[in-house]
Amino acid sequence: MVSDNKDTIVAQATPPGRGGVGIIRVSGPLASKIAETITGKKLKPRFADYLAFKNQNQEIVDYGIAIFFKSPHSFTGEDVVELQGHGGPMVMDAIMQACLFAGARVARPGEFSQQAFLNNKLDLSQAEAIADLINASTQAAANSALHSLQGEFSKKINQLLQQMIHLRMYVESALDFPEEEIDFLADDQITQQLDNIKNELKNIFQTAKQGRLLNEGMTLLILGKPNAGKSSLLNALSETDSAIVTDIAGTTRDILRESIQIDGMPLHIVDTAGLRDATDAVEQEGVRRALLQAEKADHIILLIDEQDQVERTLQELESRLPANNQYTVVLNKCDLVNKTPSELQINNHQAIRLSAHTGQGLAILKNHLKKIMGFQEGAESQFMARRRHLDALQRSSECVQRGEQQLKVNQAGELLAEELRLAQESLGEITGEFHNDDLLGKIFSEFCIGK
Ligand SMILES: Nc1nc2c(ncn2[C@@H]2O[C@H](COP(=O)(O)OP(=O)(O)OP(=O)(O)O)[C@@H](O)[C@H]2O)c(=O)[nH]1
Ligand SMILES: [Mg+2]
Repeated sequence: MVSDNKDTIVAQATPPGRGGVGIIRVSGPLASKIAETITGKKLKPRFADYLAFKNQNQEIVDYGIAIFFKSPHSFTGEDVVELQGHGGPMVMDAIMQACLFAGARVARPGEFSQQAFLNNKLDLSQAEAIADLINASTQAAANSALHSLQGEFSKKINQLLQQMIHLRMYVESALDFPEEEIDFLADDQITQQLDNIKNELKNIFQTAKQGRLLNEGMTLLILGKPNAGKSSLLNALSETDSAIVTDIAGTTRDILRESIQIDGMPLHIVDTAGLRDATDAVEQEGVRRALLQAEKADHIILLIDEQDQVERTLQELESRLPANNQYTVVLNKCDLVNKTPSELQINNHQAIRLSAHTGQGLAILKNHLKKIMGFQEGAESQFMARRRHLDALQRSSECVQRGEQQLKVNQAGELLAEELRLAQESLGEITGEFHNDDLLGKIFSEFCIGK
């Protein structure tokens, strides 16, 4: 796949604002011609020339360095020119204008990376790793993104794809000789290879999960009745006083968010309106929004005031939750009932007793959260991952499992081959081997301009 893009695009590669140096990057068939128009010199590839940059009226707008990267030896795989001028907004704007006048058009967000992908310079997960590296806010996240950029994630995916293709071909070639009675089940080769594929999918999923955790962080939603201490817990965990806390039931109505880190694990905490059958329209809306958040959360804390009837309150809260939500019960205000912070069981569900007010037991909760999120302290993931990757791995894994069932239950080799083909397609979405334009548009539009 080689891009047939005929446009020449231009954007500022350095962040907007003032700096020592600002870089305008041009990519496409006209790049070297545009550089010649602006600098008055035909550039030699990979040579840094110090030159005057002129606009369309032949006025000098800046002095700087111009470098020409000849196709295919450039980031995008096309002809690329970098004009490195002084990093001021007026200077950058003047050089941009000169490029536009000479025939370039303004690049869309992520378009340079998209070109690199279309010209096989990077695969999709590597292109995403660039954005993740730029956006990384912890060292561990940056290291993981770098591993992905170096192709470690893609390598694992490609190895697994090869295994799938191999097994598929093996099954399909056996199907080509229908006159021979084939006993797929008795064939050790097939079961052995299927087991290997399943194990490898599981391993990659685990690593990717840690990668996604470092990259995006998990969302933790706090739900409970009014006055249970939800806002107090948000404040305690985030060590801020961003949420208003009062003893008036129904204080919080809006959704409040704080992002924190627990030993390097990024976590987005969401505080909500207390759940009750409110009569006030504003509060009703708050309750509606709170429950809506449950659909998006990775995990939920059901917060209960220990002075309330705990079991009954828990049942009531559970009945309001959408199905399939993962939750932890937290009993708050242990200081008021004179109990020590601890882990315990309520209605066969894991629970933690603490006090958001005094901070006792918060450490138990934090450890618990690390455990359920699958976070390993100090361990950086081998690669960066996004939810999209986890979804693709999940779908691929489901296909393999269905294929195995077809084999075991129905002895249907052709259905196994078909499921393997689908598994392969899902996996290929990660590196972009299989993609559609919608997916590309969505991924690259989230990049910053000039990348
Ligand atoms: N003693 C004690 N008081 C607490 C504790 N947690 C919260 N409170 C008090 O309980 C009251 C309600 O706390 P909030 O954090 O506002 O409760 P909420 O669940 O956010 O309430 P709504 O926003 O109304 O739904 C406040 O007076 C808090 O000071 C605790 O652990 N111990
Ligand atoms: Mg509140």
